[in-house]
Amino acid sequence: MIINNIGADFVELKKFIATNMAEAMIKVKNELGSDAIILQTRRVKRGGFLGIGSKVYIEVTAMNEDKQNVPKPSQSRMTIANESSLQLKNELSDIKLALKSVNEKLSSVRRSGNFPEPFEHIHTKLIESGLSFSEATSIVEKTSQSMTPLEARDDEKISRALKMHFYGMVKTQRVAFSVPQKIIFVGPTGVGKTTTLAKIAAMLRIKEKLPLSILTLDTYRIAAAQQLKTYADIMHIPFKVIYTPQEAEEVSSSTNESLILMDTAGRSQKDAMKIEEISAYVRAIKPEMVFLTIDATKKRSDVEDVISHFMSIAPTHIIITKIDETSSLLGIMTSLANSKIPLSFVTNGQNVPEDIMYADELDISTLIVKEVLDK
Ligand SMILES: Nc1nc2c(ncn2[C@@H]2O[C@H](COP(=O)(O)OP(=O)(O)OP(=O)(O)O)[C@@H](O)[C@H]2O)c(=O)[nH]1
Ligand SMILES: [Mg+2]
Repeated sequence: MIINNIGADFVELKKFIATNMAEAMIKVKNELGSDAIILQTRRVKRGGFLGIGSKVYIEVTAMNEDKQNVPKPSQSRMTIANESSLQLKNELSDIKLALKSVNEKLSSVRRSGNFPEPFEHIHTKLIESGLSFSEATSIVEKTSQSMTPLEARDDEKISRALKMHFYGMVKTQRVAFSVPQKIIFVGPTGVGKTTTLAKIAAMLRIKEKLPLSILTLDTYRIAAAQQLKTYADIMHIPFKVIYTPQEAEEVSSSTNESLILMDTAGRSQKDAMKIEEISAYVRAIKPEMVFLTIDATKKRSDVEDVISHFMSIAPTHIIITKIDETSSLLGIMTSLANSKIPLSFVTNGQNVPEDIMYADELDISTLIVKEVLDK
């Protein structure tokens, strides 16, 4: 059987398929004569469906030397070499494509926990939200095992089961503000420390009517002190810029009649020296509370880095800012849960004083479940 006739410019190549070599040679001889040149023999599979039930044949590629217009031997060899390298290239690119698809399939198997739907989808979403494979697997296992097959078909029941799981994952604590008290805000640069301090000051001044004073230890930028002084002036709260830990100690211990809120300059968690400077202030002041402020838009790994580096300052509470700027809270909340530091406030906008809320476990679990179940 002649299956292909490669119409090269210079030479006519023919392919013969047979069940064995002897049969192939007879075919070549009958077609091209006994002077035919064998260029290639190989085993090929034919028939079947998707590779199942196919048979192995011998394929022989040959050419007739007597053919008219046969090129000079050197030219002929070059053409054949070109043909072979083209074929090789094609085969290589086929292999590459096949490898790529195997890799894709493997990585999807790695991401897959092989759970029945809808749990497989939930498992994938948990991983996309920043959980590790084993964290996601453990949540899906617990949730799916707590439900009957009938319940598992009910979206509402799944949502409730997940909410139960996430409820209480992060410990929240409503801060007990009182007078006298010293509270210091620490955290990386630009996370919203000053804005959040102003929001809390407004809440304590206007709603709780507590006597306050504000100190800033951020002397690095004139604008930073000015930003806070403006808020303090509007709310008629005494305000002072502090330059040394010693001064901080003197000023903060000189009054028993107010709740002192202290702002600090943002410190990159990567800058141990600068964190140590804040630490020196904290040792001098001995505040009752240290609020570590963290930006919700950061990656989970960055949040974990921040928490571990600021641990030397012994934060008593965490404040999560900018939740209005992210649609993914699960990763950051998991880091918080692991840190065991209670979450006290969540902020959701730039407006002072309104964009702040007490952290609430039910609200957090509702937001997380929405994130996980959103298609
Ligand atoms: N979207 C949004 N923006 C916020 C929130 N809180 C603060 N910001 C904005 O974040 C920016 C930085 O806020 P700051 O309060 O100056 O941050 P900081 O941590 O004091 O910054 P440094 O003192 O420079 O370290 C400002 O533009 C704020 O308006 C929030 O909850 N949501
Ligand atoms: Mg600031």
